[in-house]
Amino acid sequence: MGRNLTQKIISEHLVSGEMTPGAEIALRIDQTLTQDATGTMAYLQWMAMGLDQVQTELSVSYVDHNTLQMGFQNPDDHRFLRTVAARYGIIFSPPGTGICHQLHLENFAKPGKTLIGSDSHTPTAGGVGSLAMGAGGLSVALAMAGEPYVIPMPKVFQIHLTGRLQDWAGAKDVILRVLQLLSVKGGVGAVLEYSGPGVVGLTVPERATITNMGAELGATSSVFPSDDQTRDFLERMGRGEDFAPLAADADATYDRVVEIDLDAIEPMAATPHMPDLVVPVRELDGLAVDQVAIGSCTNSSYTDLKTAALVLQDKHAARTTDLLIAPGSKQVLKLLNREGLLDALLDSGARLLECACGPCIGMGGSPTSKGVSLRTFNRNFEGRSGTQDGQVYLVGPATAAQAALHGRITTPSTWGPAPDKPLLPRDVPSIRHQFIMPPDSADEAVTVEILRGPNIVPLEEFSPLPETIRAQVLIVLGDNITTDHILPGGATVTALRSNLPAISEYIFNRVDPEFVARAKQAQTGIIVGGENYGQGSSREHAALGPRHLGVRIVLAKSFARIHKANLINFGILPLVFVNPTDHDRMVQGQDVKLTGASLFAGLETTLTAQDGNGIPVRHDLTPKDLEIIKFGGLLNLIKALKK
Ligand code: MIC
Ligand code: SF4
Repeated sequence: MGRNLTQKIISEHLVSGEMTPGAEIALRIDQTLTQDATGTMAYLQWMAMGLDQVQTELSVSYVDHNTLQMGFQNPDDHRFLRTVAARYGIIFSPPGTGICHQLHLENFAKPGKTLIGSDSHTPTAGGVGSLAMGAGGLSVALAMAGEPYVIPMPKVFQIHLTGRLQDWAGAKDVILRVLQLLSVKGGVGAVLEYSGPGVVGLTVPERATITNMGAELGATSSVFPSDDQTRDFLERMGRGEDFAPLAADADATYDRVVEIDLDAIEPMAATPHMPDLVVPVRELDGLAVDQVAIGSCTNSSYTDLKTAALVLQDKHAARTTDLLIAPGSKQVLKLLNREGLLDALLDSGARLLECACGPCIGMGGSPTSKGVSLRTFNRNFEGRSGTQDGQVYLVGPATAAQAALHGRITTPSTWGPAPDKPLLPRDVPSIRHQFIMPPDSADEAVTVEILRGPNIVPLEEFSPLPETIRAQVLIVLGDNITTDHILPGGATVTALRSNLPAISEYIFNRVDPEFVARAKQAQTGIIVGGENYGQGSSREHAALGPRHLGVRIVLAKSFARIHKANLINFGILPLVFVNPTDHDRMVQGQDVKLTGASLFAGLETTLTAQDGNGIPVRHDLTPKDLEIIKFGGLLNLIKALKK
């Protein structure tokens, strides 16, 4: 029987396990990436394991999230990351070079390779046919140590593309359509594999926009075949030798098939406050727009920015609309400059931001109170922009630029003829000399001194699982709680990523400012969630913070993949309701009890509520996961095994 592309890459990298959906598999990892906001914790964990040089083919440490350097915290973190990289054999990308996923695509991603990154949008590299997955920092640290990455074998959904994008429709509109069809939890447990005759017409930057936002569906990864478009892209990037053809067999089978006719795609927008609340742009005709932000790892490529520049050329943005542009990399910026497009953008009134995540993670660029902000980004969770009542819409660069021009959303049929699809020029300038390469020899590397600042707090030792957990229900939440709800982004909070006690003070702070005080009072707590708990970011702090505050159990209707793995890694039990309606029986302040023994006896057990009534709960933890929980976290287990 023929194999799909995902199965081919997985079987090439399979260390152990059965390739049956849901079964645990261990994969050899070729490449890793980290970014500053998750990287400090990942490398602290790496160092706690007492390891020496990285064992991967390639590991890169990017600084792109918090580049504001307000106070000593961030510059100290960046210096720590630079010295760690040199010490352990990791390539370092200094602040301002660009966004990790854009840079990785341009410089390092290769067809057929496995990549894990401590950032949920790592699947961007699926645009060149890598099997790329987001993971917690500890999982990335283990992969750097040469350990396989353990995940449930994903299902594979075929997203079958026919036709060709028409007029103003772009790649962002395709993925917004997929989100509209499948929802923010529609990809959980699956790889979205793109195929069909529509694939050939999509360039690598377009493909990368699509694979990037597979994260918003909760997918394990998203992947395109490696074909002539891939060869062309890699050649333009000056690395034609990295090309390898890759495709599914003609008789490959899939767990689900989703048909998308590219001819029928029109400009789309995700409306506040979820990426799957998608409508055609024409339905928003007339909506006044206070801010337009173009950039983020989804739409910050040269071709995206050229699309915007062609709309704005020789015109000026509406004076009531603040227009911000953050190129995805210095390469993009240099190209815009060389092709005369930077002038078009600057003359239109656009504000040029650093090549970094910027407003996407609330590092400046917050909208006005109740302000409507159109962003080419991937997430519009409530409050993520830094303005709690900001109304964020997710759109493609053409829609964003048109709105900037008019100060409001207009119907695409009034935009006139669309320009030819922008393509990457032939002789793209390399920025590879901007990366700091680690010393060639390990002898030299060991002499590198690792520099820490006072904000880099040593890791906390967590206690093992008690025989009986007596815990208080600290909060009862609804569906689709994101890691941004659990731990907000933004400059103030993100500056504390290497300081667990300090950052824990912000857990659930935008949802319930009393949460932290309540958790401290209770000492041992349980969080109750709905469906898809922990969707969004891979930030470990959304598990570490609650653990620091005494949370031992999260009981939900279902979990997002990366967050669930993070909970386990830090010794928090992810349990699900046997009867989802029992969620309504949970009350804040209620005490519950669970015995460890009952947990280890089987998959189903009972949580005893204060009134003596039982709440049947379930877990799908492997024996290894249970072992981690028992030891109070993966680092404890690793240390115990070393003894
Ligand atoms: C995000 O987009 O939410 C982030 C910031 O890139 C996160 C990582 C983080 O919180 O550091 C992600 O997507 O994993
Ligand atoms: Fe950065 Fe935003 Fe991409 Fe996250 S989603 S990596 S914050 S640009």
